[in-house]
Amino acid sequence: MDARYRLMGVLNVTPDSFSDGGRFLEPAAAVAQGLELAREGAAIIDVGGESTRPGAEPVGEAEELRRVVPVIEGLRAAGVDAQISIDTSKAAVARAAIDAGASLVNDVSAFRHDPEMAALVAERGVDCCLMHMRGEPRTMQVEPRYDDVVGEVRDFLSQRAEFAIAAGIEPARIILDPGIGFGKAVEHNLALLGRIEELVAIGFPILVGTSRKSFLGRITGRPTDGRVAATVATCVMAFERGATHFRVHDVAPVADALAVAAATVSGRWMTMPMGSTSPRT
Ligand code: PMM
Repeated sequence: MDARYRLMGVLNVTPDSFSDGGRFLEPAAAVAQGLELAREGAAIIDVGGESTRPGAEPVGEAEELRRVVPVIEGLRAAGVDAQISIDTSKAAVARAAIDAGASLVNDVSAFRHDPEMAALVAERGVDCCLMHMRGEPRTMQVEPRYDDVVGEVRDFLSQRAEFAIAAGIEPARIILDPGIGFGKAVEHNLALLGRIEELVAIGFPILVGTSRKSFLGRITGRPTDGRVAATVATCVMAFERGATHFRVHDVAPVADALAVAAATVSGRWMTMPMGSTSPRT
């Protein structure tokens, strides 16, 4: 894996996520999938127990804990060669996940949902990803409007980073994310992807989560499992504009694409022995 970018493999332990819901509800199946994502090149495995797809209903804390903790414990017990991230907005879930071995809190509410979250991340010294979202998942896709989407997202992310630092989180532990698909129409997602360098200028690593999302379906006419090539295109373009973290379901094709993109941009590459990567690539 190239040090110029990090892939975050998506591991949703939910019955209703938009593209992989219900596939990894059994802890053993989820752990096997997490190990496979790491083998394919994910530097981070993002374990989530609450779907944030448009229209999704919130999940109770006890249920979210029941879904994610055994999977994180299982990944650790199996010696997974990746950082474990917990995709949650609840401090109690993040706390249990950190106790089980997670060291990154991926909070799609950017610490706005739970007043204890920022202090927890500061106190435990873990990494965090702070994402822009307009509204909440249940209602966010109802006619999203912006005057200047890139400027508004940039200002929001700068403010959330300042909030995190004021709460005692080290700047080096902060990743920012424009929240592709979270309260955004197709043109908003495209503007954010096309002008990522304006978010990079805030001064933190930028994560993008375009994987299989509906705007790619709107452009290509393909269902969720037919959006791999479209996902790859967004990751390559975002990388070229300075994004460093990519949250994806299909790790192997994105890993190949970014290896070639990074080699092309820099003129430097690592020669891989033929046949040394996963057969699925
Ligand atoms: N997207 C989803 C869930 N969590 N977290 C971050 N940081 N960024 C995202 O874009 C993001 C996320 C929704 O996708 P999924 O249902 O496939 O997990």
